[in-house]
Amino acid sequence: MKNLIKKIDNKIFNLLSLINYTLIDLKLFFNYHLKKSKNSNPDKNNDLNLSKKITSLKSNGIIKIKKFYDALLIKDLEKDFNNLKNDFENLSPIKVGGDTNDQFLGKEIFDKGENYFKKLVKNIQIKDPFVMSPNLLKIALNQTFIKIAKNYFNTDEVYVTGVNYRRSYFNDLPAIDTQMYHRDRNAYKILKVFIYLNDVDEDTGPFQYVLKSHKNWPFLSNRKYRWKDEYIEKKYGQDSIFSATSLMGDVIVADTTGFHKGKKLNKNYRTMLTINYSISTENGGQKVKIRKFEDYPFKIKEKDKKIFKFTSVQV
Ligand SMILES: O=C(O)CCC(=O)C(=O)O
Ligand SMILES: [Fe+2]
Repeated sequence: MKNLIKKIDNKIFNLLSLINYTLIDLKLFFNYHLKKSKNSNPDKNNDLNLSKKITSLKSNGIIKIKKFYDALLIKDLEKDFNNLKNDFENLSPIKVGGDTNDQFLGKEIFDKGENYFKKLVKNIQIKDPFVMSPNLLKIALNQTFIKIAKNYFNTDEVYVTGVNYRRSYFNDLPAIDTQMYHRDRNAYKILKVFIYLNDVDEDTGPFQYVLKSHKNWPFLSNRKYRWKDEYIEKKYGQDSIFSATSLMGDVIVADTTGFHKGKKLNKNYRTMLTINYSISTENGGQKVKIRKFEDYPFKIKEKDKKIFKFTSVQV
């Protein structure tokens, strides 16, 4: 049924998608502004360097903060990721192949090892990262990230609304899903913090962002969700594409309601932690899971707990 509608839609210049996505945008827009009108403004940020970064984030839609973390801390995270990924049970269902039919990797193939299955899948993802890897919650609570989010959204009420912990592989599969340009539409505005767990150059799949596209959504871009490189490059110009290559310890922050994708890898793999901040739930309330606060191996301040308002506790 879904495929049939898609076929008809393609025949009529994606008019159905245009209407659908425009309605979604409108709904998100009204929800967002309704919510914002009730919120209080954040404390003025008085760190000059950070202020500059936030101004640049507002203007371009993306910033890179160099040497934010010690490389040793990142290496520890990677060790943790490597341990978790060895157990099939710790992973979300792994989509097989380059096309869109929903087939998932079975345990028998997974058990042949990463060197084998990495040719068959785009990426693997750790299930419920804040539950599996408690230290990630501390990262989500980083006061600089929260300050950036509060100032970006110009409200005191920001929440953690998503988390993703995944490894993307180099292989011969075509670029699909997040490897094609798109704007996230889970909320009207989303700020994502990207932390690579390995150095990422042009060949190891940098996150790519179309500068200023968070403020400039061509009406007709609602005709589709995923766009080919040629269309975006022509529309915005080659110079507008920012490739977020980075060294271990750097952090990237982006408003992913602008056009972006993960570049297809030409070698190795890329491991990345993503934490989302927004002012209301994403996806109409699909919740991020966390442990009970007292089950984390560090103290969480009372004032910080409310940032997890839209999460649910794993039982
Ligand atoms: O893998 C990437 O770099 C892209 C990720 C992405 O599209 C997202 O997190 O919204
Ligand atoms: Fe995305």
